[in-house]
Amino acid sequence: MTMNLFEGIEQDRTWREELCPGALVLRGFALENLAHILTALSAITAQAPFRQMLTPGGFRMSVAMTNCGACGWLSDRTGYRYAGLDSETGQPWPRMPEVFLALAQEAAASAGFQNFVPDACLINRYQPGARLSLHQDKNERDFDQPIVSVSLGMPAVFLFGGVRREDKPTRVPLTHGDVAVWGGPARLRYHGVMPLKEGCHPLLGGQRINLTFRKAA
Ligand code: MD6
Ligand code: FE
Repeated sequence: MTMNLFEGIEQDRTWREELCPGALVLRGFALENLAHILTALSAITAQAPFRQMLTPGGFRMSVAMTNCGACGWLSDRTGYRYAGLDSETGQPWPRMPEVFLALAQEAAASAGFQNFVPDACLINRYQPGARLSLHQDKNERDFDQPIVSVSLGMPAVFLFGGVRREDKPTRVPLTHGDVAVWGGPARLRYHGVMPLKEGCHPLLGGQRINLTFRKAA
């Protein structure tokens, strides 16, 4: 006779943590379809390689970035913006793969945001020492749409602040497979990423990859 140890215990796909009203971490949410996600990611970065963009102030960002989807996020001396063409290759950004879209939509719906249709996926690559300073995501047209953020590879400390830059951020560890969903009253909170530590992830090596899905246009 076999015994089901989990009988009567609710089987949820992930553990959920609320950071504040409107911001939620779904632990391990991206693990289910991970092989497909990594295959799609390799195809994207072959077509639109990671690059370290310039800030409007003329500094080289420590995080390397690329995009997929109809709109891609860019930074250069003229400012931050979304654009349909990759400024390095002159070509449209790679299409957003079905597995990316499905993951983003399922995570948003699970956090209570129905009908999320992202048209932009910013892909960030952190190598040891790379960091992202406190910022708000406000280049998008419609702040009623959430942001879905997928963490892969090495763990990092996410800084989750308030609506003013001076508000002291809390530290949120994000690890391989975690998905943060961010919208409603949390949509314009300041946030950033602490410098990545040295280490080695079994699938992705010494780097952290973050996918952030947005409705930009
Ligand atoms: C990162 N993420 O985790 C950078 N923005 O590498 C973000 O800047 C971000 O994770 C808005 C909402 C969620 C995020
Ligand atoms: Fe952000």
